[in-house]
Formats: sequence, C-alpha cells, structure tokens
Amino acid sequence: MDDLEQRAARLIAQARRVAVLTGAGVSAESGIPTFRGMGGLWRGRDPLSLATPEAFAADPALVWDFYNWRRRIVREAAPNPAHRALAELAQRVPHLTLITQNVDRLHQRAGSRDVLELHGNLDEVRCTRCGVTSDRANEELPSLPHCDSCGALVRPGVVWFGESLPPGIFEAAEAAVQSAEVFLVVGTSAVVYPAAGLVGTARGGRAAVIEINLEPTPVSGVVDIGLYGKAGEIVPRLVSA
Ligand code: BJW
Ligand code: ZN
Repeated sequence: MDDLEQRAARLIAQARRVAVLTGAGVSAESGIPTFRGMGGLWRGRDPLSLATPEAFAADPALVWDFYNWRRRIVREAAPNPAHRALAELAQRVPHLTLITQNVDRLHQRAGSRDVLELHGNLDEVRCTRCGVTSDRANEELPSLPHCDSCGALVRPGVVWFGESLPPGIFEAAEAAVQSAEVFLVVGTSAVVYPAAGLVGTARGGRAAVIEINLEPTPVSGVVDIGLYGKAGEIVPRLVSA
C-alpha cells in the first residue's frame, strides 16, 4: 500500500458515516462489459444508443435482445472482490450507504443490503400499458415479453436517458452523501447525471471524496484522493487495512 492508499484507509477506518457510489467499473472484473471504453459495440451499435425510450419505441425486439443478452451475462457472472469488500465494509462502519448506477444486482449477491439502485435493475420488468412491475429474475425472456396482468408489452425495469430516476432514491442518496464523512466513488466515468452530481454534493458537505478508477475522470480534479488501478484490488486493500 502506498501513502495515498494508507491515507484513504485511515479516513475510512475513522469514519462513522460512509457513502459509496459505484458504476460499471466495479463489475468489470466479474466479466460484465462497461458502457464506455472497453465495452465496445453490441452488434455494431453503441450500447448507449439502445438505452433510450426512443430506441425501444422504434424497435422493442432489438432493445430486448440487447437486454436479454446482458441478463444472461449477469446470471452467469459472480460478485468479485470489490463487491465483497464493500459488503464487508458495511459490517464495520456504523452507517454505510451503498449507491449504485449498476443494474446487475451483484452488490446484493455479495451480501450488501438496502442498496440504492439509481438506474433500476435487470431483474424487474414494467408493463408499458398498466405499469405493473414484476420480478422476472433467472427467467429466459422472449424478444417481446408480455405482461402477466394485461398482456401488453413489458420493458426492462431500468432508467433510460431522459427518464426520471425511481421516486425517492436520488433524494436518499443525496442525504447520505451530505451527511457522510467519506464518499467513495468507484468505477464510474462520472459523466451521467444526476449520479455524477453527487460528487459536487459531497464537496458542499464535509465528506472527503476518494475516487477509485482505472483512470482519471472528469471529477478527478475535485476529489481529495484519487487511486488509479483495479477496483477488485484497491477496494479490498482499503477495507482490510
Ligand atoms: C474500472 C474498472 C476496474 C473499468 N476498476 N474502474 C446535466 C447535465 C448534462 C446532462 C444531463 C444533466 N442532467 C440530466 C442529463 C441528461 C442525462 C445525462 O446525464 N446525460 C449525459 C450523458 C450528458 N441524464 C439522464 O437522462 C438521467 N435522467 C434524468 O436526469 O432525469 C431528469 C430529466 C428528465 C427528463 C429530461 C431531463 C432530465 C437518466 C440517466 C440514466 C442512465 N441510464 C444508463 C442505462 C441504464 C440501463 C442499462 O444498464 O442499460 O445507466 S446509461 C449508462 O451510464 C448506465 C450507467 O449506470 C451510466 C453510468 O455509466 P458508468 O457506470 O459510469 O459506466 P461507464 O462505462 O461509463 O464507466 C466505467 C468506468 O469504470 C470507467 O471510468 C472505467 O475507467 C472504469 N473501470 N474497469 C476500476 N476494473
Ligand atoms: Zn400490464
């Protein structure tokens, strides 16, 4: 552990309130493609262009094929040391709030409880007509899955660009970041709002911000400590120190 990591580990060890924000990078070592960077294309398309209500309206079967492909990857994946270390950290810190942009539920599978899912998850689907939500985890879904209650087309239970976040979730995340002494920002490119804005929220409060990422991001200039390398290596070191 170098000096910076030691400083970060000390801050975490002394904190009573810790907030954590994770992004796709925390699941990369579980074999789940990230959105930007190494993720690349899916059938020649930019994955981000499929994460919109417009794409779903234009070609729901294409968008469902994309989500069904990802549901399969996630089903076959397992939490990695970063997920497990964050679940363990929650046992040690008096108040820890885990906020994630990820839809893969690997934090929950690693043992984290009360995770604030800013962008929904891949397990649930929502009816486009009656709005009923149902859990279809571990199920192989067709290209055009239908609602058990009314028969209309269902959509993935995730948050696409231009859509609002699930009610109350972002407010809870902001409150946790405002009262935190340490805010860990792990494996996110920090370009998608409002999630990325939580770093500004932390700066307005009293939290020391620690970023962990393979490389610097747009928020690196305002964090207190930047640790650059693999989350699956750095996070466990910080937690066990
Ligand atoms: C590693 C690693 C390893 C790799 N170890 N690290 C203010 C300003 C500008 C724009 C807006 C704004 N407010 C709102 C907007 C519009 C928009 C937005 O932010 N656009 C920007 C792109 C400019 N935001 C929205 O539309 C949001 N809604 C909203 O604001 O509602 C209010 C509203 C309504 C109507 C009109 C206007 C406002 C909703 C955003 C929803 C985002 N949805 C997605 C898809 C979810 C479903 C799905 O999974 O398919 O969420 S997009 C995608 O990006 C996904 C992710 O959660 C999100 C963030 O990505 P993330 O997690 O950071 O991943 P990557 O791939 O970007 O980065 C991975 C990182 O890991 C990299 O940095 C690597 O280096 C690192 N890494 N391996 C450590 N081993
Ligand atoms: Zn329905």
